[in-house]
Amino acid sequence: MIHTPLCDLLGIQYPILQGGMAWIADASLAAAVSNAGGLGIISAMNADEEWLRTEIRKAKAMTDRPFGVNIMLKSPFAEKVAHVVAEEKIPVVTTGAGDPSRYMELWNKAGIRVLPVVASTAVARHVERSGAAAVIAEGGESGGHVGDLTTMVLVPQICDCVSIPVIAAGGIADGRGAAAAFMLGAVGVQVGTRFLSAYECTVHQNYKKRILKAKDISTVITGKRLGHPVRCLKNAFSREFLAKEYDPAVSNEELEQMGVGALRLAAREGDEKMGCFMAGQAAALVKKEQSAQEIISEIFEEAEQILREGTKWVR
Ligand code: TUI
Repeated sequence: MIHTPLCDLLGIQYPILQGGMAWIADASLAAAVSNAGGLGIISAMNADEEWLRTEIRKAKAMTDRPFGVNIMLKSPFAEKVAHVVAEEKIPVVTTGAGDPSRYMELWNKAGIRVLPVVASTAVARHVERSGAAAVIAEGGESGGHVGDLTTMVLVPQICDCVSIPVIAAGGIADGRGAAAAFMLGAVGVQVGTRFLSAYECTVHQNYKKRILKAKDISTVITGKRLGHPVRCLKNAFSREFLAKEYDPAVSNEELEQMGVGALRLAAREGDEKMGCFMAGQAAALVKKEQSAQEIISEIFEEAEQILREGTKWVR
């Protein structure tokens, strides 16, 4: 059994959080992950407060275990959904794509443990001072909006600069990745891409098929020019986006416009040409469809065995 301080902090059996994947991480996936002993997460993405409230209520009907909500801070509804999580007494909030400090007082007063996703030591130190309960150090191997540093170098540096627990994210899809994260000093992992293949994940079947077919060099980063780089699978959309990104005749506005709705097209419509299939580099490690329960048990059985054998080269 692997038990870390994160299990006690969040009231979970396995020290694993499910990534807050926009247009994908709904009540179905969140409840399945929580029922399997991890912390399921509903993504508030760019949706309004009513959508989120409905999804939270659905998840509450599907599980008695704790689950969280991910708030994407660039969302036009961030302020509104920040109040919904407090009203609904959600125990854990993860945040992405920005600095959550302005909501920290509201959430801490509501008894919410705030776990910001950070991609640098400066932001990690800042959110610790603002009242974060733990921090999710996300390397650029992950899918969606990414920072520059890899998980391998980011996690130990963040462990060195904060006193709150550190959760590793980015590139972790199996027991080897989880074991490595513990060796880097993390007390838990956040996994996104691997859960795309969960039976309980309602993403379009074409998205799952693409993940299962992905190989090592199947992802690419788009949007650097716009200041929010996004890792996604290579397809007609990403090729066209990159061609425009490197064309000085194309304005930033036109480029931004091209991205609008592309994730929804991929996740809900399964549009293999014009959809943006956000995925981490670990997509290549995802081999089959499984239940959330199978995914979590497999990751931790493998990690436990690796950690037990971890001293085999030590003389
Ligand atoms: O947020 C994510 N992943 C995401 S958000 C998303 S939706 C979106 N789509 C297009 C553009 C922007 C968002 C899809 N995937 N991961 C967590 C994450 N947070 N990665 C990087 C950061 C981050 C970046 C800067 C966290 C804090 C931060 O602070 C600096 C600042 O400028 O506030």
